[in-house]
Amino acid sequence: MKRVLSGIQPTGNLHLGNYLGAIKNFVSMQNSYECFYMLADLHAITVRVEPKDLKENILSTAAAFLASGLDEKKNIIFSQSSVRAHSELSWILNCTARVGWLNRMTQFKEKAGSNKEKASVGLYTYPILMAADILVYQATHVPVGEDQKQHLELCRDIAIKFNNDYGKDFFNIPEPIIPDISARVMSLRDGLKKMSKSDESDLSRINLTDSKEQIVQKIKKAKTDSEPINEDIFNEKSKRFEAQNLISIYADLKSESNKKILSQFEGKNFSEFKKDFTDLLIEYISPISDKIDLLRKNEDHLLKILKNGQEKASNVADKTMKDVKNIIGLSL
Ligand code: AQP
Repeated sequence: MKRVLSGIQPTGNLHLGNYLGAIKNFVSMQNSYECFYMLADLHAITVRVEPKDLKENILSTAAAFLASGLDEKKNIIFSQSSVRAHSELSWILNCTARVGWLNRMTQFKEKAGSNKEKASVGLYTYPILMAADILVYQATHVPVGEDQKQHLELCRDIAIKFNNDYGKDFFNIPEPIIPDISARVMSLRDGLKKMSKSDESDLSRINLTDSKEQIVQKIKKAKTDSEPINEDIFNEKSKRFEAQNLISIYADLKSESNKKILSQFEGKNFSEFKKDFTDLLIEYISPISDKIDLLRKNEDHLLKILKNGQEKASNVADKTMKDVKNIIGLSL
């Protein structure tokens, strides 16, 4: 059986990077895999968050999942904190993972920055909770953006060590599924920085809730260069990072190759490209944004979907925990 687990932190408005890097893949898998999609609210509290904001973000992220095309009847959609087995398995895997492995995680270094001593322990052990999220469902596949690749490798290492330590072929070793084009969508203001919910500048990202006017403004202000569009953009030495980003996003939205889009706009300048790009984004984002708005107004409906997801996810996760406890001698 092919089983998928993935999730998104409810840390604010989802953006085009989350959509192209993760959600679009989630949607395409719902017909051929058994899918578990979680709102990773335990991951969200690794940094300080206001309780009222967290609750709102959980509901709006659930609305964004559905508005982007995830069908609640085909997928198990739930909040991570509502299934206790995630935290329980996480502790056990804390005892399997090695400190040296965690010390190599680049995302912790990026997120903690120069203030490592003051970062939460949760931010440091985040990849172990992520391993528990995946392994508690014995997921075979995990669709993620490029930034999560290292964490997934750690998850595989933890599963292999657990199996070796206890001499059992118990945990499945999951495979990542990383999109070809939009594995890493970059900021609209800086082509070397990942598009991110936590970037201080809202101009750096297209949110799934942005209005047409906001999209127009953000693309108008998106950083580009004064050179015309040509094949050189993807040349390693060109350093035209912002140009690469916009062309790649366009190509992904059109389901075309970068090469095809480059030949379509060959010789034109970015002001011309931006007009088409804005129209394409509006065509894509506006229906999602309208649906989020509508779904968010029906809180009872969202809560019912999450409750149903919790029950189904718990059934599977509790069974894994029972087996894990048996294997390690914790069941009396
Ligand atoms: N810029 C991106 N390009 C491609 N994929 C991306 N993802 C995130 N940003 C990009 C993918 O979205 C999924 C969910 O990510 P997340 O929200 O759980 O955590 P994150 O990667 O830390 O995302 P953000 O937006 O940067 O959140 P904040 O600012 O709160 O930390 C993952 O599959 C991720 O790869």
